[in-house]
Amino acid sequence: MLTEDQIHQFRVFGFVVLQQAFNAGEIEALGRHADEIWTAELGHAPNAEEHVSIAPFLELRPDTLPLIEDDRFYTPMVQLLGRDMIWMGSEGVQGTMTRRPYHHWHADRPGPLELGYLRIKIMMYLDPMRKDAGAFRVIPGSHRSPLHEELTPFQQRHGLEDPAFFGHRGSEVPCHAVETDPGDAVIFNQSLYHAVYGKAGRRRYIALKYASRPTTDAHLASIMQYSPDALKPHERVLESESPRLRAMTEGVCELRARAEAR
Ligand SMILES: O=C(O)CCC(=O)C(=O)O
Repeated sequence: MLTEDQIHQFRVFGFVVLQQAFNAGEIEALGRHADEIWTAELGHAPNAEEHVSIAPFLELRPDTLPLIEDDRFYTPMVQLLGRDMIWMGSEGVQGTMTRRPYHHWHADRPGPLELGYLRIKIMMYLDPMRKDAGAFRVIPGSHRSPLHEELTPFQQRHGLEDPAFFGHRGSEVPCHAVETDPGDAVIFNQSLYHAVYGKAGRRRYIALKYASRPTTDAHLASIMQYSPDALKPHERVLESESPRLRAMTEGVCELRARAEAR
């Protein structure tokens, strides 16, 4: 459960860290299951330098599914998104999504229209992350106007090979590096600007995504633009008997039909 201070920090800075929410045994089991999924995908066990990215991820196995509704995530998500929130899917990544040692500055949900619709991603890094060795960097408060809009040039450049951000290398942009150890989890607003620099050696993470229930056509349009598959929940979640999973996917197929009919 988040404290009032943590909720306040999330609202103001756009992120909050759950420190040592999971114990070593839980992380070891999760890492083992994740390695099995990546191994099946690649046809061999991934070596430390290999990049592999799979979504959906936790949905693929009955023994990883319960993490989606684990109290340690579910309760904070209800506090931040409301009891009628929806599940948006999971990812399992070794390396980075860009397949590079960096992932330049960007927001997952950029632009002023996105700021009124809260979507959250939780990052669980399974290896220790330090500032210059692959940690998740954020620009605190960049999920809010006017800072968010003022960083639009970052969004426009983040796909380039070696972009300058206000004349700085990406790794030199003023920021907060969220250094984590296995067992920690980073909860962030997907409109927050974030980046990664200096991936070194093995780097594994599992990401879980949740959103406020869409109530307007603009919300639906946003989901369809950035994550259309989120309105097609995996059958293992849809068919689950768990009341929490059922609630998180209830009405989602109808929302998709409405979005497609627009
Ligand atoms: O690799 C990471 O830690 C961050 C990934 C990222 O930037 C994203 O999921 O949008």
